[in-house]
Amino acid sequence: ELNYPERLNCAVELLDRRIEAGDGDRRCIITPGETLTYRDLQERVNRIANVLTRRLGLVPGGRVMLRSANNAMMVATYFAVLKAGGVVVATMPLLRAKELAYTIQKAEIPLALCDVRLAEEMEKARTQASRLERIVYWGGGPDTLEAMMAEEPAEFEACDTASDDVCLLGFTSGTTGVPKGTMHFHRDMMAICDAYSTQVLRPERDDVFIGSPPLAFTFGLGGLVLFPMRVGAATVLLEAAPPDKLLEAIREYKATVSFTAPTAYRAMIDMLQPGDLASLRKCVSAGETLPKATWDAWYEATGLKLLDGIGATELLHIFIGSPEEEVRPGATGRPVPGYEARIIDEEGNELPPNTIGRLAVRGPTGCRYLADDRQADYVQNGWNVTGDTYMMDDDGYFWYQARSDDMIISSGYNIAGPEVEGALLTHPAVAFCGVVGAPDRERGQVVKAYVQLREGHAPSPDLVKELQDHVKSEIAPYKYPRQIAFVDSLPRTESGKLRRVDLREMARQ
Ligand code: 3SK
Repeated sequence: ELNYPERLNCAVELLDRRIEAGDGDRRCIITPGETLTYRDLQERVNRIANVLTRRLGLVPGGRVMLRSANNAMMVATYFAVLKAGGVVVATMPLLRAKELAYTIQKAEIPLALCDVRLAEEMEKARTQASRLERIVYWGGGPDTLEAMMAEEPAEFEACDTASDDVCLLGFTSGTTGVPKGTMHFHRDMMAICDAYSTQVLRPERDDVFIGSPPLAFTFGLGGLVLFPMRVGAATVLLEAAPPDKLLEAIREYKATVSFTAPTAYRAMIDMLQPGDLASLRKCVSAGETLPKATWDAWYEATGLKLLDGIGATELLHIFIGSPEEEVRPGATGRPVPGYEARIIDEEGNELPPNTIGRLAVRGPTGCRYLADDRQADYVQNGWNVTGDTYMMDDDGYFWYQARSDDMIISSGYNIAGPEVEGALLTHPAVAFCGVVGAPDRERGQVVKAYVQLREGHAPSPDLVKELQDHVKSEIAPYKYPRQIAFVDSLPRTESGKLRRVDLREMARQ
């Protein structure tokens, strides 16, 4: 069990304690433009915290919107808000003014710190969000954050926060409706380090972390900032990390631990040159279901076992996922130590092993929505019901089936879209695919696949037939996609998740 003292500030635990432990001169953040040691980061954090509290009126509990790609200033502003006892509301760089304005109004945010390169949408949002009183930019122009920082001392006394003071409001990506704000405590930030990272990932001080998820997505926050800092390791932050750039950066910075989505691992396989991943020793895949075909192909190409995991913004990070020696290809894994997981029916009753049902989880982190009626749907009898359909085997491994609303019901059969995707992905012509239900008068729904082909393959009726036969030979024939549409690319969220909601909409037309 994880126990934290009643008074706890996670910025102190993750940053100041490192310096007290003698890690001040170790590399903390590496970017293409600058490298910061733990001490450099602390100094920057302290100056920003002084600006926030002495010039911008931040008081404990005050909310601050942060807007930036993954870089050193994003981390410094993040930790400054935490250290000053404020609440971070980090936003995906690609959010548009309307979405920013929604977030500002919903979370009642008076202050935003923003990379000047993202000013355009921020300024538009200002006109739509009456709650927002002030925006301070960094990265150029007059009256910048840097100018204020230069006039502030490099020392700052951390706010004496309680371990269960809220420090982060993470917004869900909105794939299942209007985005929800999820509240997390200082102790939650420590708990994900001490549960998933320490006990499943098991990083070392000399590790160099790297990856693609934005820090506004808690998958990126944990994997690229909190986990490395908890052990005094270094992290490489890239403002944009499509698979080719990520691969290049792994080689250049000799990264040892990667965090990215299954689609990025899949894309990297085709680009690999000998020696590219010589430094890499752990690769975490999450944010989306990991098809077994991708696990196998990655293992064959690299000799590395992908560490699959399922997390949720509501639970802050990964709650099911196994260490290398326990990995079972195709299964997400077993509950992270400290978490319990079970399969339940519609009434909330626990189901026996090998039965498909709804996933329910509980542990040191959990869902607390900001003013949202959907809280009662997510937390039922103390269990977080994540909206995923799973099966648990006799050994306690959890096998993903689908998002609960991604089950396709065709002629009375329940068909999990991701299973059909997994089968399609084993065909050499298929680069990526998404499978949803298309309305059908006779069958209720039919399985429809959207397929992005690999280079060198062209759509044709013969290929449709070949893919259908291929699926029939891989899984129960009734699951084959009766409809196949070829697309140039698949709709994805900024965090890399397939937007099945868009595919379902396309399938309706
Ligand atoms: O699986 C996810 O989508 C996720 C969400 C938040 C944090 C971590 C993860 C893996």
